[in-house]
Amino acid sequence: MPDLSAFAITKKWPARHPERLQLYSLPTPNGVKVSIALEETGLPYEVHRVAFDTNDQLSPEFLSLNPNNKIPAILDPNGPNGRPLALFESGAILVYLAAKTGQLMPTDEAARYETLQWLMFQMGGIGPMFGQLGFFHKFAGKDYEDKRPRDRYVAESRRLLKVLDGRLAGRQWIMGDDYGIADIAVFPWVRNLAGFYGAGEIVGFDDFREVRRVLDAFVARPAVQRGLAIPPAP
Ligand SMILES: N[C@@H](CCC(=O)N[C@@H](CS)C(=O)NCC(=O)O)C(=O)O
Repeated sequence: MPDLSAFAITKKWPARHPERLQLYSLPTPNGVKVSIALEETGLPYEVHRVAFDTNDQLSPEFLSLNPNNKIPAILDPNGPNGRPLALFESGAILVYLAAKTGQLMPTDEAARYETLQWLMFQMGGIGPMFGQLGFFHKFAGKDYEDKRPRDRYVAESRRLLKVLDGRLAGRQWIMGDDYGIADIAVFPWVRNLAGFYGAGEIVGFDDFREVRRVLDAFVARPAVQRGLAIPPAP
C-alpha cells in the first residue's frame, strides 16, 4: 500500500484508498476537466472536496500541494518511476493523464503537438477571457458603471468562439475524429459561458453553430455527465 503521509494535504483530506489517484477539486469549469478525463479513462481515483465557502484552497495543507491556491490538483501514488507525483494546473494534469493512460491524445507526433496547441489555446485564451467576462457580466463587476472592461471581454470571447467555430467546421471534435484532452479543456468553459454565466446572448452564441454542435455532443457523453457532478454536493 503506498504511503502518502509525507504529503501534508493528506492530513486535511485523508486518503481512504491511498493506492488510487487522489483528486482535490470542485465542479467548476477547471475542476471538471480532470474529473471528466478520469471518468473517460476509467483510472481509479478518490475525490476530495475543496470547499471555497470555507476557503479550503487557502489552507496550509492545500497550499503545500498547490501554492497557487486553485483547484484542480492531484496526487498520484503511482507516478513516474513508481513514485508519488503531485500536480496542479489543469492543463498539465490533462497531459499527464493522457500520457499515463495512453488515451485522449493521438499517437502521431505532429497530432500530439497540435493537441497541445489547442490545449494552450484554452489555457491561455478561453479560460482567462471567459472567466473575466463572467466577472464583469455576472459577478461583482456587473455593477461597475464603466462598461468598457465588460465590452472588451465580450469582444475577446466572441473572437475566440469564432476561431473555435472555424476549427470545428468539417471536424467531429477539435482534433477531427480523435476526441481528447483539447475538447475536455475547451467545452466545460463553453458550456459555462452560455450556461452558468448567462452570457450566451451577449456574445451571440447562436452565431457559432459548429461550437453548439460539438458542445451538444460533448455533454451527451456519459463520462462527461458523470465528471460534471464530481465531487458531488455534500
Ligand atoms: N490555470 C488554473 C486555473 C484554476 C482556477 O482558476 N481554479 C479556480 C476554480 S475554476 C479556483 O480554484 N479558484 C479559487 C481561488 O481563486 O481562490 C488551472 O487551469 O488549473
